[in-house]
Amino acid sequence: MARVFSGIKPTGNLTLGNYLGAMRRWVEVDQHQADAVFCVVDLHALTVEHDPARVRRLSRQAATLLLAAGLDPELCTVFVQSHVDEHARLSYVLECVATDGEMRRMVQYKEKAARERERGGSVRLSLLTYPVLMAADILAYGTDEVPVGDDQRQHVELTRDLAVRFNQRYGHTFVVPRATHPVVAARVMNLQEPGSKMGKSDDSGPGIVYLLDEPDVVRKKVMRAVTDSGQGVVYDRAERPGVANLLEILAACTGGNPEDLAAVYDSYGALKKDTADAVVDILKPVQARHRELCADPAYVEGVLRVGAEKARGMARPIVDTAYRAIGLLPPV
Ligand code: AQP
Repeated sequence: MARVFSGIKPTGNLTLGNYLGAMRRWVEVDQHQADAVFCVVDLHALTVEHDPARVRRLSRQAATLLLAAGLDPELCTVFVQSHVDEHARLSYVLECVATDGEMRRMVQYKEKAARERERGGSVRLSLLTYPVLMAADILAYGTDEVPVGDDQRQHVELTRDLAVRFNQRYGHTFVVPRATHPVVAARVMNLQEPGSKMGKSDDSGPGIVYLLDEPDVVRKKVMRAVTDSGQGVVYDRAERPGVANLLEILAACTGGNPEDLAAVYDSYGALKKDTADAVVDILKPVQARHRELCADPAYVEGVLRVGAEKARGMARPIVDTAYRAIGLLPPV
């Protein structure tokens, strides 16, 4: 059975992009067909200006939402990254095979560093080395497949490069993983700025549908989505990105195909109304289960405790092998 690893960063409230681009596939496919490991990657949330209490709250909320979305601890492993020391241990060793040039070429680093500077802040060193920690997250578990949205493609490529380089220099240690992407909704765009990804740490509230938004808030956001000035409902990502985004969201929620759906509508209003309804419907059971789980925090904590133990058991032998291979003396 293939080992699958993926994670979610507690940098903001989880969005429809996180759900359609990643979580839904973890729930519907990966946990059933693979030996799947899912992680709230809280260490990654410290790479930009952060508030400790907020990170703690969002980490708990992300873990609860993963379970609410349908991850089943009987079928897969769910845990919090900082509860398993192997991630940080392996990250340092991988920093010793990565180069600073590689890090500076990462698109997400360039974008986020620019954003930090615009806000007048300084850029944390951990933002630069973030992709190495992500590589450690993946390689520590002997991962075969990493199901992620399109935005993470470059980081998984880097992970592959580091694994191959390490194996060539120090002997075969790591499985070389590959990224897998959803067919529809690999990249859900911001409803107000359809040229940008719907990201949870963006400031543009009205353009982002959060998983815990009330139905009337979801409807308002979708009905106010920016569309294009062209005539008719046409699926064209390059020329008509706003409408294409709505068609992709509707297709992802209803199991349809954006091109076919475009032919069904002759007005933006009808498309928006059906898209809003489809999003409300898909979020309803997740929100209901989230409310139940919030009333039972001991259950969530128990899942995370057992998950961390299982994760340690998987990661420790691989990280120990990497330590020996690179030349570190075993503890006496
Ligand atoms: N808009 C999106 N469309 C499709 N997939 C998406 N993902 C995130 N946004 C979209 C996928 O969700 C998974 C978890 O993402 P993450 O939390 O680790 O970090 P991210 O990709 O950096 O997501 P955000 O929401 O944009 O966070 P911030 O704003 O903090 O950077 C990943 O598989 C991701 O591809």
